[in-house]
Amino acid sequence: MAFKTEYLKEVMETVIKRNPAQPEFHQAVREVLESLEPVIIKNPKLQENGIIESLVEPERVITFRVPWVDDNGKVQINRGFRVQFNSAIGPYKGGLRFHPSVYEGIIKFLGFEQIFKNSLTGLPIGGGKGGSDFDPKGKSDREVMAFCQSFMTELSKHIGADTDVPAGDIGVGAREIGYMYGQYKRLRNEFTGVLTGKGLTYGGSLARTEATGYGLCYFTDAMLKDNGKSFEGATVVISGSGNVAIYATEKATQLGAKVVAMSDSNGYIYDPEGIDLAAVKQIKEVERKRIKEYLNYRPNATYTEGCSGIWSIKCDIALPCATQNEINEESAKKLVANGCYAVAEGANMPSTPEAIDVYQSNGLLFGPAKAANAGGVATSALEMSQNSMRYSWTFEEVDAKLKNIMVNIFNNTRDAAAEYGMPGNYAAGANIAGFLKVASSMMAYGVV
Ligand code: NDP
Ligand code: 2IT
Repeated sequence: MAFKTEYLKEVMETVIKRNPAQPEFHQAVREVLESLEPVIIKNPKLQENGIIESLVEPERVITFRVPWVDDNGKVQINRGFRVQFNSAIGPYKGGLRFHPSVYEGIIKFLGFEQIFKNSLTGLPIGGGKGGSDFDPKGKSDREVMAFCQSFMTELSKHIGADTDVPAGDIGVGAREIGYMYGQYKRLRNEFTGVLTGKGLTYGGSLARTEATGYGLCYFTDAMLKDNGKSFEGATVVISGSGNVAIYATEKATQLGAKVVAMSDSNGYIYDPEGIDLAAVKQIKEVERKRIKEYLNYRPNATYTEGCSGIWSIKCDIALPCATQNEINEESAKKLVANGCYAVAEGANMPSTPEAIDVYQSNGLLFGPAKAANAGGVATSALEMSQNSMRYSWTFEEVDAKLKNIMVNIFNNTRDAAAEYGMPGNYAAGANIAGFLKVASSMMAYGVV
């Protein structure tokens, strides 16, 4: 889709010129700007006040060296990042990703999307993201600890409970958060809610572990019901087998669906009887092994090398929960050909623009990441509230708040799409609804 206004065309050209060789960041910006076009045409003050130019430029990008010593006594050097993208509606908030593919363009795409997602939650959190090209896979606990301590030694200078509150993402779970929180506490001599996703014994929130996957299903459930469908009796394919995928599988199953496939970056398992989630949790959460091991628990299941084949499995609902651009045009066409009627994104930007075109031109219900996976960060914000109160809610209390937030996100997304003449286009609705609150705050501040 081309821009109609010269203004947005120029903003996009500047983004590409100013951020060369960062295709994921360009992709995320283009997707948002395209759907904001009707809002910008309707509100000329946005252009007069340079709101869009400000929005696409991070407030701060921090890059740093992370030295650590491996188990052979060898010095290793990684690169660390924190992109503090937008603090208009609250302290920067967003996860840390540890994966060898991490570079500035990935962190910027994630940080940019986080602005809108966090706004959609209705809670006071700005957008940020960070991480490193460190690969936790195959490392000993001591190596992971050494890396995390070194990473936090630098990061601690830039974050704070009222400034910037990181959390987990790919490759960063409870173990890594524990090592980083311990180091922060030691360096700063303060016990504050500076990270979320903490362990339950030291300030973590009940239901944060489950929140992204559960929230994805609460959002999807609201979207399905609004369109006369439901999870009950549906066949579901879920990619990934990490935090988001595991708890999406758990909740989809509780809501009456049958999840038949999961994956990791090596391949996918297909279990037509329905995934044995206890086995997946044992393999992934306890043993940190490959999804292939599933065949030891369920010999009748099949394992296939390669990730993209998972989208050729017949399903009613697809929940991509692994990584960016994991569904391309060809995979989207396979989903359509097999009768899939809904896609909701647990991962960030898992569908390419061409895949989204395929969903939309074939009438699939499409729940975009910024809305559908906002339950994780929303519950992180609930963790921040509990830390500030020095009090904890029960699992049931947090889960009820999460559900309420996800239903509100769906309603606001649907209503914004309809208001701007694109009924059913939840991707545009999410971008618009998230944008309006941030833009209004930025306008109130004047030029800052
Ligand atoms: P985990 O590290 O727990 O799991 C990631 C899963 O995705 C693993 O199964 C991993 O396989 C797979 N994966 C990662 N990279 C690739 C790749 N390049 N190709 C194929 N598969 C890959 O991360 P999460 O579950 O936390 O995150 C999954 C997605 O959800 C990410 O896009 C993340 O940004 C998003 N997300 C996470 C939230 C959270 O609260 N954790 C909140 C909102 C969104 P392998 O083990 O082989 O690497
Ligand atoms: O992409 C995301 O929203 C996350 N990884 C969760 C961020 C958070 O601060 O909980």
